[in-house]
Amino acid sequence: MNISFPCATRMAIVSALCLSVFALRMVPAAAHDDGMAGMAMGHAHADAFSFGSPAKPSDASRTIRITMGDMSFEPSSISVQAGEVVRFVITNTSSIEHEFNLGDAASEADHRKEMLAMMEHGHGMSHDDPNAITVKPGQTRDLTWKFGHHGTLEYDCNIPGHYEGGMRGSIRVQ
Ligand SMILES: [Cu+2]
Repeated sequence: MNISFPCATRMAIVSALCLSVFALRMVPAAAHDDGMAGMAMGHAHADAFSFGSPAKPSDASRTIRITMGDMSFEPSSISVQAGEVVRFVITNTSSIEHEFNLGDAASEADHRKEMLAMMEHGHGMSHDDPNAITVKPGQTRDLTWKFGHHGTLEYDCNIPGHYEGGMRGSIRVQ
């Protein structure tokens, strides 16, 4: 309302200018709304993780190679030291896309619900989060993580049906 009053009292050219200012004001507002809606529908993760934090590959003290099979991770269990920075190098040897998602039992269960909802709404499920990567058939990707002090963590594929089909791994943090 504060910009419509001066517009009405001035010449047409000034009104046009006011309109364009109004349009400029609307664009960021609309983009912002879309962004928020997208976050609500997709992955609205907090920046902090209770089970560690993302790290740079150059800070890793060890590399662990993991192979994704048709419905499996090899190896399916690993041990790490509390506070250790590990670079995971993950190769997908199967013919379908898989996910490597690090977390605790609760975060993994939440993520499976999200993935199911994304599938039901017709969204693609390829995405990268700080604690997760999607690996296409034949692809090798890496993810580096600094572990905290949690006792037991997991690396799961939360594409609907895959965890249930056996795509789960366990991490003992000791
Ligand atoms: Cu999978």
